[in-house]
Amino acid sequence: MAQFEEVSQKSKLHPKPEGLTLQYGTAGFRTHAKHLDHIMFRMGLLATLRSKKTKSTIGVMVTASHNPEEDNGVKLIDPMGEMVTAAWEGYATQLANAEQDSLLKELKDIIKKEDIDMSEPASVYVGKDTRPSSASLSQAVLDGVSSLGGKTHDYGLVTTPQLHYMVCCCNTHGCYGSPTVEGYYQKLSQAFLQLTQNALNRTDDQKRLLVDGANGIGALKMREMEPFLRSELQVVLSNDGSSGKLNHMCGADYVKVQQKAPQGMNMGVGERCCSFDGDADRIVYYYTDSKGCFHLLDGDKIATLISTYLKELLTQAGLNLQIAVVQTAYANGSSTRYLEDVMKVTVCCTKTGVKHLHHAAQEYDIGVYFEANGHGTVLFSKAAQKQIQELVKDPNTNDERKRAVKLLESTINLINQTVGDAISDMLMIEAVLAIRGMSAQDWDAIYTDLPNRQLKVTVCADRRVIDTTDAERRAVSPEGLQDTIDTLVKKYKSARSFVRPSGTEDVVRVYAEADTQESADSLAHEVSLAVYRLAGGIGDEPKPLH
Ligand code: NG1
Ligand code: ZN
Repeated sequence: MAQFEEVSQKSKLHPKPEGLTLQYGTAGFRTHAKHLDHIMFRMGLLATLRSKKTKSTIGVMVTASHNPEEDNGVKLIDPMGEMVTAAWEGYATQLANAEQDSLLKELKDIIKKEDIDMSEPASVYVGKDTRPSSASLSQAVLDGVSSLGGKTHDYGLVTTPQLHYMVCCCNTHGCYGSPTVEGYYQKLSQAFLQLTQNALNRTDDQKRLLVDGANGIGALKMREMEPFLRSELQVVLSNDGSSGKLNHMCGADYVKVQQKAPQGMNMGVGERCCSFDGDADRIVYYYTDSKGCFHLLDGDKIATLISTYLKELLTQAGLNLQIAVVQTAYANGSSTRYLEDVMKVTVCCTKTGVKHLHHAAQEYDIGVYFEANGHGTVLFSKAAQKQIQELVKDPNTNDERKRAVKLLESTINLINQTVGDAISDMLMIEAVLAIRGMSAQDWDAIYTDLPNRQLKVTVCADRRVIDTTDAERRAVSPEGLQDTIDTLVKKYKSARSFVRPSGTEDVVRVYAEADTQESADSLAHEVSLAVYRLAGGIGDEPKPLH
C-alpha cells in the first residue's frame, strides 16, 4: 500500500539506533535528546493510529518537563485531554523498540489488534517546550503523522497543559473553550477576574506575586497572558529564559527537592513566590519569614487550601456534593490528618503518577488531586457541573447561595480539568487567597508539615525486585523487608516510612517522616540500609545523614 510505502521511506530519515530500548514510563518517553528522533517519528505514527481509532484529535507534546535541558521526551494526549490509556502506552513501547526492518510489521500488528479502519481521517495536534532540541524533534513527530496521511496542527511553543486544553476544546467542539492560545488566556482570565471581584480592598502588595518561570515555556506564556489579567495579578517574573538555563538551579522540582528558593529571585520577607516546572504543569509556592527561614507550600498545602475553599462554598450553596482529596504515599502525614480529622473530607491514596490520581478523582462529584511535588488539579463530574449551572440560573436561589454557586461556576472555568496546570493552579490559588484575605503565612499555618526525608538506593538487579501493595505503602518483596521497616518505624514518634521502585529513574525510593528532622533522617537512613541489604544494593553502603 502507498500509505505504508511513505512510512517506510520516511522512517529511514529517522533511523533507530540499533539495540536501544526505551520504555513509555509514567511521564512518556524521556531521555537524552540525541536518542529520541526515531521515537518522535514513531509517536507521530502512533498518534495517527490513535486518532483513526478514536475518531478524534490526539495530542503529542514534546517536552522533558523538569529534566535537564539536554534531555527531551514525548507524551501522548487522549481525546478528552487526558493521558493516553495503558494499552496504548504498551503499543508506544512496542513501536519505539522495533528495529528498523520490523517497524512496518509492528505497525500493522497494532492496526490489526485494534481493528483500525485506515480509511478514517486522522488529526494530530503537536506542541513543544523551549529546549533547543524540541524544534527538530517536533518536526519528526509531524513527519510521522504526515507519512501516514494524518492532518497536523503545529501549535509550536505551548505549555503541556495548554496542549491538553486544545485537544479537549477540539473534541468537545468548543464546549470547553476555543482551541487557541488566546482562547485559553481569555477563558482563564475571565474566570479569574470574576473570582477576584469578590475580594474587596486588595492592595497592590496583595496583588503582587513573584514567579520563577524555570527559564522555560511557562515564563514565555506568563508574559503573553499578563495583559489579560488587567493588573489584578501583578507578576514579577524571574528565570524568564532570557539568560539562564532551563530548570538549572530553578523551577518547581529544584525548589521542592532542595527545599530552597531558586537562584535569581529577589524575595522580600513574607512575599508570596511560586515556581513552575519546565513545561508548566507543576507549581509550588513558598516564602521566607522574618528570620530568613524558608517555607515551602507544596502540592499537599495546595490541595488543602483548595478543598477547604470548595467545601465552604458547597455548604454556602446548600449543595450536597461529595468532595474528596486524592493523594499518594508521599503526601505529608499532617496534611492527611488535617483533611480527614479537621476538614472531614474523604481522602484516598493512589500509586504515584498523575494518571492514577486523575482516575481516582473521577470517582467523586468533586475530586481534588495533587502530588506532593505540585502536580494536580480539580475534577468536577458532569452531574456536579450541571447542578451548579442550574442553581446559578434558578430565580429562587437567595443571594448568599447565588454568590457561592457563582464562585463555584467561575472556579470550574478557571481550573484546567484536563491535567495539572501551573498557570491555572496559580490563578486558582491567588483567587482563593484573595477571596479569603489570606497571606502566604496564614495559608502555611493551616497545618505544620511533619519533617521528612527522601533517599534513593541503587540495586544491582531490576529495581522491581521491590514489589509493593496498598498504594505502594507496603512492600511484599523481598521477603522480610516490610517486617524490618515496621520494626524500624516503631522506634520513632509519629513515624511512617515506605519504599518503592521509581517509575522514572533506575533507583528505589525511600521515604520517611517523623516528629523531628533528626528522626526522619535517621529512619530514612535505616530503611535505606535495609533496602541495600535485602534487595541487593550496589556501591557503598548508605551513610548516615548526620
Ligand atoms: P517516580 O520516579 O516514579 O518516583 C516521579 C515523581 C512522581 C511523578 C513522576 C513523573 C516523586 C517522589 N516522584 O516519579 O510524583 O511526578 O516522577 O514526573 O516526586
Ligand atoms: Zn512537568
